[in-house]
Amino acid sequence: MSLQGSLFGQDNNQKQEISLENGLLEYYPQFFTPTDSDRIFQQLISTITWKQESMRMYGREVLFPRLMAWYGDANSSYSFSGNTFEPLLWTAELLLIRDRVAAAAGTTFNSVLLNYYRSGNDSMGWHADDEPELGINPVIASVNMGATRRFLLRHRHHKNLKYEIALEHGSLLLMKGQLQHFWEHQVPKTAKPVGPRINLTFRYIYP
Ligand SMILES: O=C(O)CCC(=O)C(=O)O
Ligand SMILES: [Mn+2]
Repeated sequence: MSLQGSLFGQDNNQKQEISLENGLLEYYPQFFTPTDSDRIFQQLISTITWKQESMRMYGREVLFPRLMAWYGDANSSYSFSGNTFEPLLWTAELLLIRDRVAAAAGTTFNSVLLNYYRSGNDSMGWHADDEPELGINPVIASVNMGATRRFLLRHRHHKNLKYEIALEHGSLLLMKGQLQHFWEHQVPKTAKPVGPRINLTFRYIYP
């Protein structure tokens, strides 16, 4: 299967702008059609080199509660939680997705972090995408495939400022402006029976 030449189906590409205190979100609920999304989802599950990485926490090696993979240009290595990830080279499919996402975001990306949440028991804790190699106000483009999961945001200084969005199959979420300085985000575990989900965050890493 290939998306080659097919240009992705153009579906409901409607953008929702969500203006937060000190940050901006743009949400495209059906950035990819359901048919393209089903196909991309299955293909990513089978073709990406998924790994369960670990981090050092309080002197112990702790497994990340999800599978991960890092792809990108050769000069885009990336460090977080005490690990440095060397990118695998782009697959043809990832390049097609990247180019479509970059056109909507109006910027370029040289790498993508993929996360595979196998069930509701997989999660990502509170953090911001604020590593220095991402630059001052990075545009992070987050593509969602598979099960809908809750994406929560909280302001670092105003504890009463919170936002929540359900990230649906085939959607694109752009995080922009000062968001990463002032807000943290997470994907919590859920006790509901949910299927697997893949999230791709496209980033520009300054070498
Ligand atoms: O899975 C998600 O929606 C969030 C991913 C994320 O925050 C990240 O990769 O930094
Ligand atoms: Mn993040």
